[in-house]
Amino acid sequence: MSLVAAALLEKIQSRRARTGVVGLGYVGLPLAVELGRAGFHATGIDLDERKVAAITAGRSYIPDVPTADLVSLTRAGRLDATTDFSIVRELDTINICVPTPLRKTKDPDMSYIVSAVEAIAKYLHEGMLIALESTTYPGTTEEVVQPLLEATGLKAGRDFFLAFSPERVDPGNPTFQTHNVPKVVGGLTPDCAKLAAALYGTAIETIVPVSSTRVAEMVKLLENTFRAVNIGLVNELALMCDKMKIDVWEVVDAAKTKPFGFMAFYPGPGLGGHCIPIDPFYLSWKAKQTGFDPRFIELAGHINGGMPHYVVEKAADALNTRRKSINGSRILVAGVAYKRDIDDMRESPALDVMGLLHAKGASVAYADPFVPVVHAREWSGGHDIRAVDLTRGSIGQYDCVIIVTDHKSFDYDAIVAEADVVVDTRNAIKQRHPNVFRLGAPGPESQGSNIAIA
Ligand code: SAJ
Repeated sequence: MSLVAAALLEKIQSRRARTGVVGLGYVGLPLAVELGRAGFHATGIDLDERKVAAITAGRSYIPDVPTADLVSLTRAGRLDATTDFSIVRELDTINICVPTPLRKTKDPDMSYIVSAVEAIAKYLHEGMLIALESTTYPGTTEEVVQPLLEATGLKAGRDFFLAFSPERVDPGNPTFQTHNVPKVVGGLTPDCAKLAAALYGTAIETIVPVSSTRVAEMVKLLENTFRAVNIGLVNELALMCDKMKIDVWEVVDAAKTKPFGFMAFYPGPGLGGHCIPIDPFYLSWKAKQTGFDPRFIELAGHINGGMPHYVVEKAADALNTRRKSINGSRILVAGVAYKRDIDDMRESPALDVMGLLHAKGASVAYADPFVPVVHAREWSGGHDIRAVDLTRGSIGQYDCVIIVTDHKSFDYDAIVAEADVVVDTRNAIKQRHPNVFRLGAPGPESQGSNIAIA
């Protein structure tokens, strides 16, 4: 290990190293808190003054970070925050936890990484460790981050140290938080790898060293592409089962009794969130640059992206049994968050479903206890739309209720009792009812029972 590296290692091991985290969202703030808990003076850096003010005031805006923890760390002088990157002059390590969204063209939007690294480079000094955490394509650390930092004249691996370690934060997960999710770490050089492992090892229980930053970048993309492709597979199975009059939900539940070699995924109205619909396209974009055709990723994206259309078709078929059309019907979308019992709307398929219904002439309303308003920019209806209450006595006014997100708090008995037709995209209603049409399952009319259809 070089003298420069050894000096930083000693600072890390003695907790004298000044640690910094750029990007104080659901990844960065919990990491800064863990570094503070590990005994470091951790400094958060974010462009959002509201985040910085909240941390300074000891007020948490991330549900996974209790305000009490923030208060004790800020009071102990082990956690502070600023919008001023010049603090980097005083820092020994920086973890970069900024967003990596997709552009409309499904190309990677690297602007957050580039602006963060450029801001750091202005104050980069000898003996620093920089670790990128943002989910990105293999090669980013070496091809984007390293050149920007070496433009200062300092050399990675000699004057400063560079690593990649994918974030694995699962917001709201009651079992797995930052400190107890194994942390994959890849360094540009052996010294880089050792220093990054040493830093993370002070705050996280299990470190998983890999041989390079590219391997570490690819690990995260495999994890989330695995989910997107398997969700695509089960969505395609749902489309097949619909045609073959087989109940896909019963099929998956029976398949998951296999104690090995199988992992249950469930069909749904599409793929939401800021990870699963996006990360695989970072990989496919890079793969295409090398002349490789990433067919699985593209096909999964096609199938998952088509599910909102299938849901609207299902609604049209259900209304048709009542001699109604989507055009002119009053349709209530139950649940718009991208998954159950959260308030996150990013990439939510409910927005696609609502836009498609609106385009076909339906009068669209939605209910979601976690989402009070959907703004015009978020769906193609062109105007803000406020959530309605989904309460007993209020449901009969709708021609169709579509369960898009199966929040636990919904009164499903009331929906079944009062809605003329229900389209259930999440198998939220377990019993069979003459007015409930389920995604990927035989309709009420073909359930072989004497259920009368009005
Ligand atoms: N979905 C399905 N069928 C499934 C699972 C999910 O349609 O069987 C849909 C969800 O409704 C949602 C989307 O896919 O719209 C994504 O769901 P998700 O369960 O993957 O949840 P996320 O987006 O919160 O994914 C995060 C990821 N965590 C990180 O990237 C660090 C993912 O790796 C986790 O496995 C996942 O949480 C989790 O297990 O909760």
